[in-house]
Amino acid sequence: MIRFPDNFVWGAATSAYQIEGATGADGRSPSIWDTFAAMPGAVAGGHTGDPACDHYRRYREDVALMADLDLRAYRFSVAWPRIRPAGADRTNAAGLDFYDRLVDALCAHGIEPLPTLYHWDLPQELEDRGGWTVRDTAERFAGYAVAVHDRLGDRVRTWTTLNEPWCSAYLGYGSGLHAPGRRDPAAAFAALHHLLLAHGLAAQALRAGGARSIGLVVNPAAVRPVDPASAADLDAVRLVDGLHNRIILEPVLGRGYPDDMLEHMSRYGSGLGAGHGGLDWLEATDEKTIGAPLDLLGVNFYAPTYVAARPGAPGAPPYPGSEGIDFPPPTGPVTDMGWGIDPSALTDVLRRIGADAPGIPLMVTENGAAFPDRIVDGRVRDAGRIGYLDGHLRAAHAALAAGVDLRGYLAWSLLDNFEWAEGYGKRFGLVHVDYATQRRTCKDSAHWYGSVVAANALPGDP
Ligand code: GCO
Repeated sequence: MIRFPDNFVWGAATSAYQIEGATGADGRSPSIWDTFAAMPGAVAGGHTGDPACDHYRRYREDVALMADLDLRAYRFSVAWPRIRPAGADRTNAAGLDFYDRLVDALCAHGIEPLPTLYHWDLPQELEDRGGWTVRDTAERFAGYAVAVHDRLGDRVRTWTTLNEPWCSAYLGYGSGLHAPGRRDPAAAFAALHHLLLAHGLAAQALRAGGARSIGLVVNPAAVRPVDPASAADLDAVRLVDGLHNRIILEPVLGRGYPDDMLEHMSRYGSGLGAGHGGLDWLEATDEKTIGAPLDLLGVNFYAPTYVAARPGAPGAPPYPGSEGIDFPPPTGPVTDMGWGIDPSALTDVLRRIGADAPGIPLMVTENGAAFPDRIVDGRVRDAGRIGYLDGHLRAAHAALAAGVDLRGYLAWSLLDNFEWAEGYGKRFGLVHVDYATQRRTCKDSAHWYGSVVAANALPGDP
């Protein structure tokens, strides 16, 4: 048996826009994802965040499912447009009421609520005024965070500010694959900065309000050279690792932006020169604010990233300046997303983050896989997902054995849900959702995962 530490936190994760539905209920204002999903061609199948899993109405049923699976924690996100509609300073009590009910239901079942305050659903009106490319959005985020903490802070111990600032900035403002759908490298870097600033400002404000534990959820990449013996490939690894990992981790861990990243960003800065390194959006105290003390780093991980230097290669849109770098597709087994399956990369990532962030506990806040699940005779026989989860839990355990202070593992996701630009066609859930009937069906992986949680151990030998 591969046993996990006592008090290891077992749970599952979701996000508001992906499962709640009810996008017009109780005063919620439109988010950038409501706007983006309505744009023809933006989301597969023209899918939107309605009805999703109708979780806004069915949350009690879903909490009962978590209890049936013996989950100890549930990571969800709070929808900014429900709490501060239009991003205004007014707090919408009806929006808070939903999360109040949800947290009470979780606590009644002994399930720890782990809210993320921003999982990509920015109020549209803030985007209309510049979105994450402007400082005001970061400042408003801190006020919104305090409003949520004021209502839920008596029952919520651990808060995470943002989910994956890399995605919000690079996919939202760089490649345009995600909302708000902009394709502007300078905007991507400005957005990344203001997201990190928002994290720092919110962390300060939450702590001042008495919050006990504050974290950030990142999606670090395990960047690997196609040819480890190639100096050019290793240079490509350093640049992509810088644009994906170091540009976030170093400032968040209090070490400021790396010089090579400042230089890289300044090529895309507005060139006004007012700020550090020719970046007019960088003010002298920002890096100190961003480096606010952290009580937890959430690690979302799915698959490794391979890179090779190839003159003439177009690079990858999310990485501004990656021309000349090839991002080859996986060569081994893949999930329904086309992502490679290689659990050793999770061990590598956890050990790297553990080394980068000594003294800061880690938690796997998302890990899971999409497979083309179908209900046959009332069951979903998702052996592929069980294999993926088993392999990555063994990888997480290997990181523990190597000394990483890993506190828990949250499977992505509790429910099949709206997979952003892929719509509802990609199923990541432990629980199958029939979107026409909203019927939930625990997949074989849900029962398997529940047995792992109950035993706090993995069954059988590797
Ligand atoms: C992410 C997001 C999730 C995704 C999941 C599968 O990591 O991209 O946090 O919302 O749905 O990771 O892509």
